[in-house]
Order: sequence, then structure tokens, then C-alpha cells
Amino acid sequence: MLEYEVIPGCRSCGAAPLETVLSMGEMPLSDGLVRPGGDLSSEQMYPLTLVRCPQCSLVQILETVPPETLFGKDYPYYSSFSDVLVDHARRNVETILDRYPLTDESLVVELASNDGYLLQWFAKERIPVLGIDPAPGPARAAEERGIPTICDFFTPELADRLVSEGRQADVIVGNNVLAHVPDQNRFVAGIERLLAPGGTVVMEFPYVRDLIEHREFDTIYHEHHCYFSVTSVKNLFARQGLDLVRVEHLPIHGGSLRATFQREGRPAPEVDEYLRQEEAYGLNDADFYADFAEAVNETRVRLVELIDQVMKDGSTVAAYGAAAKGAIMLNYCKIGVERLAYVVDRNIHKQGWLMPGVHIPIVGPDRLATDPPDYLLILAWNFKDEIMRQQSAYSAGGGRFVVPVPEPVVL
Ligand code: JHZ
Repeated sequence: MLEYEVIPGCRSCGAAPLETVLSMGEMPLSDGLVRPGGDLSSEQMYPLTLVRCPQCSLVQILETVPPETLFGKDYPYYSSFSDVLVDHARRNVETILDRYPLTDESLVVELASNDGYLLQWFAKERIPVLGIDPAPGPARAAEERGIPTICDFFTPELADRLVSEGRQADVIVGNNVLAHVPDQNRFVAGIERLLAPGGTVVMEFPYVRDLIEHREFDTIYHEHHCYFSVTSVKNLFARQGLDLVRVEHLPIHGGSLRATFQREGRPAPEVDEYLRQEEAYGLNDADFYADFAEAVNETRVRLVELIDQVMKDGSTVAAYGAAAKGAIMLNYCKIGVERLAYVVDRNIHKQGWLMPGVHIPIVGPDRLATDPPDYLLILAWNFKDEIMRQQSAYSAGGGRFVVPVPEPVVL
């Protein structure tokens, strides 16, 4: 198997050449945690280049690492370790149930259902569910909480198999999965085939406008092949006969869009409003992305300066959140064991491992009580409020939090 491929043209419309927005050099896989005691020198690094399509304006990365490498047996991301995310999923389900009548004869299918953190809320209402997720650990965790799960990648062929078994979906949910797919058109074609007549598709994904405006460069990694706007996602689904009927802008994960699609759907007024705004704002023009590389570099320099300054004054620093974005932040800024003592994470599947590339040990939150640093860099800044609430004892003891983006600040 090739280690990675470089796409010849746009992942959505096929146009070439693509325009470079940010070259991030060589990065490790953001969820490729390293086993301590292993051969650290054999860790694979991959180029990472953010580009945009001048034709359809889709922002994407050039490099495709095979999905089997990205979401293999040690994939460590389990959604249920954030209370805010689980609650967000519960409210998402409530909204879907308010808008679309479902019964015990309906079927809700979730693509990238992870550990069942979202489908559990449908199941509680006795609505039949099916999860699909290629990562064995999270899929097993979902099964253990009673969520039937197919541990596989979602493809048009899998959709056909489910349809032939009489399992068409009345609602298809896909949160933070669209970007993870290298071939978007095939994936959406599969969604269209699986959808029952009159069915609805509800997708959530990070909004590229927030990424650029808030310098969320650490959310650029090999798992995220694409960075969508309303315009680009509308075009992608329209190609497969699915109309964008609703758009919501949500704060989760640093700013996400929830987009709803139906066959021959009638768009709510806000859809046109979002499209108009994106056009007026220049989101589809090269200029919008022109200063991003410089802005990102500024954040990187300031963060390293801030850490070096407090260390010079004799303070110690550790980090919170062995997130995928954390791996990119540390590697892009070259912040390693010489600066950070450890990275805390609640996820027991990450504890005991080392951060990709920089090999900083991941430990449980107890460490903050026994060996508190003077400064705690919140790598999972998207959950900073939840984390600071949980760690009120740390701050009461004099510990300070550092948030890295959009610009590093001490709170
Ligand atoms: P978190 C994930 O990215 C994975 P990551 C994925 N690649 C994706 O697309 C995006 O989300 C959208 C921990 N934590 O969610 C849990 C605590 O320890 O920001 C996680 O390891 N205590 C599919 O990995 C990490 O922080 C806490 O109180 O960048 C957060 O990772 C909380 C709230 C979190 O995403």
C-alpha cells in the first residue's frame, strides 16, 4: 500500500491546478499516538498542504493517507469523553425528532457513529438505529452500550447491501465525517442510495470561515481532507441529487455548520442568505485566504515566545487535551518534551501513550493535583470552558490556563 497519494485535482469538481493556502511541512498522523518503549525513529511523517480549488472554491489538503492507516485498530478518539459534545448530540437528536416524525418503524443511520454517543439518544426514544464506523475500538464501545454497529467504511456498496436487506434510512446523520472521506462524491452517492423516499440527511462539519477567521490551523490534518463552506457543500450534494434545505451555524468544535439535505427539497430562506453572505464576504475568492499563512505563523511565534518567557521566569508548563488538533499544534510549533512535562487527557485509551511526533507522555487528570504545572496549555481549546470548569481546583491553587488560538492568551 502506498504511504500517501497526492490528488491530481479538486476532490469535489476535479479542476486543476489547485492554489496553495498553507504549507505545513511534514506532520505526523494527528491521532497516531506512539507506544512508549517502541522504535520512536520509525514514526512516519507526511507532508501536509492546504489548498483551494479556484473553480468550486473547496478548501482541501493535497495529500491522501489511506483511510485504513488513519482509522486503524488503535484509533484513539472516543466522542463520549466530552460532556459538552454528548449534550450537543442530545440536543441535535431532540431537534431532529421535533422536525421529522420518526417512529419505532423508522431507521436512523449514523455514519461515523463512534462510540454511540449520539445514537444512544434515538435509542432511548425507542427509534431503531444503526451505526457505521470503521474504527474497531469505538465501534465495540457502541455495541457495548447496545447500539448495533457495522464496523466498516461507508461506501455505495455498503449502502446497496443495506437497501437490499430492507434497511433504507429515514434519517442519515453524519457528524464530523464528511471531511474524513477522501472521495467525497462516492460517499455522498452512497448516502443518496441509502436514503429512504422522503428521508432527510443531517451533516455537521467545521466551517471553513471559522477556521480562517479564528486561525484554527491545528484543525488541518490528514484525517480532514476537506474544509467546507455552505457553497461548496451545497454543490457537492447537489451533484448527487440532494438539495440543501437548512443551514445552522453552531459553536461546537470552534464553529461548525449543520446542513440538512433532502431530495427535491425546498430550501429555507436562510440557505440563500448564507450563500449570499459567503459571496459578499469573499469566501469564494483567493483574497480571503491570502493572509492566512502569515497569521498562522504569527500565532506560532507568539505561542512559543509566551511559553519560553514563563519558563525563563522559572515556571513549569504542561498541556491539556491529547486531541488530534493538539498533535498538530505541538508539531507545527515544535513544542516538545523540553517545554511540556506532560499532556493530560480524560480518555483512558490515550493515557500511557505518547503524543505523535513530539512524544510527550499522555497522563490522566489526577496528575494536575499531584504535580501541577504553573501554566496549562489547553490544546483542546474548543472545550476550554468545560475543561476550566472541571479544573477549578487547579486554578484555585494558582494554576493559569493558556489558550493558543486565535492568539495565545493567558486566562
Ligand atoms: P477534540 C476530534 O478532533 C476527532 P480532536 C475528529 N478528527 C474530528 O473530526 C474532530 O474531533 C471534529 C479530551 N478531553 O474533541 C478528549 C478531556 O480530556 O477537541 C479528547 O482527547 N477532558 C474525528 O481530537 C480531547 O480532549 C475534557 O474535559 O482534535 C478533545 O479532543 C474534554 C472536554 C476533553 O478533538
